[in-house]
Amino acid sequence: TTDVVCLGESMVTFLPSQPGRLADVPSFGRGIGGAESNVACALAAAGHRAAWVGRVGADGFGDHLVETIASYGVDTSAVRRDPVRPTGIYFRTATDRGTDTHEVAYYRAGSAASAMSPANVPYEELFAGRVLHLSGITAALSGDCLALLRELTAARPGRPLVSFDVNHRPHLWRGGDADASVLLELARRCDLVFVGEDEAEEAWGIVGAEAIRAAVPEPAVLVVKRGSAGATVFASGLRPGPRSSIAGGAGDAAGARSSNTGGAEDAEAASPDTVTHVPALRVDVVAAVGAGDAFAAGFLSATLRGLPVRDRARHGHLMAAAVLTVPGDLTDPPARDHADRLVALDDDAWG
Ligand code: KDG
Repeated sequence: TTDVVCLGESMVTFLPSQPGRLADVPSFGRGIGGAESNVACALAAAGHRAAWVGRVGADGFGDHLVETIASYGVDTSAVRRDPVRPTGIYFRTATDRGTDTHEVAYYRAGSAASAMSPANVPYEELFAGRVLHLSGITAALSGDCLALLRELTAARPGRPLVSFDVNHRPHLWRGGDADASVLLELARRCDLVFVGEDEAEEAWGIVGAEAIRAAVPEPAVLVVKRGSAGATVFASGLRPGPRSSIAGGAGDAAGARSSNTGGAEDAEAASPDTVTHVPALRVDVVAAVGAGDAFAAGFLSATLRGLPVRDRARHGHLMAAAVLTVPGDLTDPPARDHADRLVALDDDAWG
């Protein structure tokens, strides 16, 4: 069986040949982007069975995306091709110091992926893994895409563990019918949630990890990412809410549930959170894009392996550190035994 199925829009990405304003960049190098396929690629590179489900155009960029994502070892067999709408693309610029991205220009309105809807996705494949990984980017693409996320996060018997990265992209919410408050509603329907402290403030006006947990109490595991300060992980046993209708087996991947109750059916009451602060590695950042996806992949990988909460976050930080130090969204993660040795270093090494 598949470990993780990731659904979302992937795009061909154009990285600038030199720093400067978008208006001045003379040429771009081609790469690929897409938060959820980044997670799938990193998971596959880390030795897991990962699938990516998306929709691309019947065009050369669609071919390139599918071929490149498949080259990481990701199963792309359920990707759909739209006969009319194009594959989305986007351009990035870099600051003079090359340390951050300062402009993103998306060409994705009306893209093939924005036409994903509850009526045209392959449910059997989406629900075939131990984990279904989604992100808030999809919610911003179109009304149909938002309806799809609502459908996929609805409580249903036998639902795989649903992982959700809030991924607030302010550009994408301009001028739409919905606003970023729907990301809060979606997060509350999932089992494992990743959110940046900065994006919770920006999208919801909620400040601080404890306040975020109070607003998103249902997921068994909530990871609040605090940039270079690290991550705070809230993990509980069963809590009331949609999750309690999820069948037991998927809980193994969440870890928190199975260790407390032995299965989702066993307990009705919420158990208290354990709260774990896990410092990040300090690195010289080349480009932050993709780091959140790498963190999610590392955390999911360690979750699938049943590792303790601290080590899940450390694996997330390690994968993020690798991506932070390259210009693109993706890089080869450290080999598993190497990563395990780094994660096992004592607290001094981890700041
Ligand atoms: O997380 C990285 C993504 O932001 C990037 O690959 C592009 O998917 C993307 C988006 O919508 O911003």
